[in-house]
Amino acid sequence: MGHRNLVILTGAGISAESGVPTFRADDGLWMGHRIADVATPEGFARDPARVQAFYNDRRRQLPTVHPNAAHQALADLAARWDGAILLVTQNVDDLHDRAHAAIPPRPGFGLIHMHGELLKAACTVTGRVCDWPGDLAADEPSPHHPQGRLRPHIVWFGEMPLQMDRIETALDRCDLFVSIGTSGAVFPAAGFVQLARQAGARTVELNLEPTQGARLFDEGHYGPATEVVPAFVQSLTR
Ligand code: BJW
Repeated sequence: MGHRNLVILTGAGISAESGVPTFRADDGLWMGHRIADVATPEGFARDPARVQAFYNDRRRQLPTVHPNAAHQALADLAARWDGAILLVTQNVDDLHDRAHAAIPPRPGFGLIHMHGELLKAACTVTGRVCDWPGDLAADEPSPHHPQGRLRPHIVWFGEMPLQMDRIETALDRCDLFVSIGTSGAVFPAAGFVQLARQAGARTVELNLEPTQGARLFDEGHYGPATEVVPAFVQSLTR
């Protein structure tokens, strides 16, 4: 197959054809919202009811959407790949998780939700994370601390993304980096391609259209994720 150590970064574009809106499209998730109000810790401190309602709506949508051919192609790859794959998603939906649950991966596969998960909540005092499939009230009490409240387990602007050490180690070792359905507008994820290049990896962008950072990739394949991802996976495993 030529490559052994893969890092795959996904963004909202991979879930778009499942019916989950992206962020920065004109009709995207932030339409009608100020980012400072719904995606920062300061916004949550100012108006927890508004922020909980924003994420409650998105959490309620999850049972109505399903993994698409792009999620399934990556799960298929992970079930067959005879090397290491770290799948790093910026998405807070559970569509990768469901695709991999249906086709169990080989050892050497890992999945990181670097911006958190909609189906989890975190204690505002201890940081402890628990499963949370339902709505969160504005002042949801935390089971982990008497003074704590529960907040969405989401990495907001100004907060540290999750498991960065593990991601950076994998980037340092990777020989193929694939970026799928992300605009590359948000750091540190937007900088992963440069870390992969420094490690000597081949870098590939799969997106509906070339992004602003397209020149940083050795190659790009453009079209809907449900078409370009299965085709690219097939080219890897041929
Ligand atoms: C398709 C498709 C189809 C559509 N098929 N493709 C100045 C300079 C540099 C950095 C900063 C700066 N000022 C502040 C910062 C840091 C800041 C940042 O990056 N800000 C930018 C605005 C500049 N970053 C942070 O604060 C992060 N923390 C941090 O940096 O900590 C310090 C640190 C230091 C050192 C090391 C490590 C850390 C935290 C960022 C948290 C981001 N959180 C969000 C919101 C979560 C809440 C929520 O879910 O509501 O995460 S922002 C939002 O953007 C969300 C996404 O995960 C993220 C990325 O978006 P994504 O996935 O790329 O979506 P879109 O909509 O932008 O793009 C969709 C793409 O899909 C497009 O390209 C389409 O073409 C494509 N597409 N349909 C294929 N069918």
